[in-house]
Amino acid sequence: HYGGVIFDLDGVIADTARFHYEAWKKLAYELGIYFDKKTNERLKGIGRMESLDIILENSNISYTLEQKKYYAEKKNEYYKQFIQTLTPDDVLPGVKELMEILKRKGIKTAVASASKNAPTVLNKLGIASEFDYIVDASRIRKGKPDPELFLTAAINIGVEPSECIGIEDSAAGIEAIKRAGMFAVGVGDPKILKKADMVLKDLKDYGKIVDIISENI
Ligand code: B16
Ligand code: MG
Repeated sequence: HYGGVIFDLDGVIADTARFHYEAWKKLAYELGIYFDKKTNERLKGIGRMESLDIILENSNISYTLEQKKYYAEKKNEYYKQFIQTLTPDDVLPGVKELMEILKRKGIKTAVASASKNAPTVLNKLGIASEFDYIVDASRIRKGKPDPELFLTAAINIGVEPSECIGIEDSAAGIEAIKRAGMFAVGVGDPKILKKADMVLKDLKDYGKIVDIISENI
């Protein structure tokens, strides 16, 4: 039986994945580095510095650690400007409906985001207090695809990993959920989220998650 649902943030609760993309695109353009949606797909769920390293694979210049820190910070400044525009209307369709049903069923909820901006985003969306636990990405040693973020969420909501469902929009995140021993729900393209146990186009289809919970009492 399932006792916990752990949500990714960017690309699941809100469409902030598009802001990360725009911010990286702006930086790559300034650096004269080729950047496209295919490279961007590899950045989803991956930490800031690692994302920069992936972008710099397309550069023939080698950057010092100091320079890399500077550019990662620059991208973050762009991202922070984008998220200032967020309002409670930006919570993606289906999220609030699903949260309400989970609460009624006594199922615990958590957010496992790799983003250090997660608290700001959740506050802007006005839903920070709806979750039983929000993992602090700055305290995590290993990012996705390592299971640490999801396992930390499970421990803090007091639910066995095997009794948790994780929801993710990134391939790295789905891998993290599976390595944590949880049921993985992908949101997006099934060709990208191959390792998921179930893939939904978006969370408007939240009924399918409720079904999984109801079928396993
Ligand atoms: P920040 P998630 C991830 O959030 C994003 O998918 C990824 O693109 C981003 O690089 C990462 O957070 C770190 O974010 O630079 O704000 O600390 O999808 O795990 O909610
Ligand atoms: Mg995501």
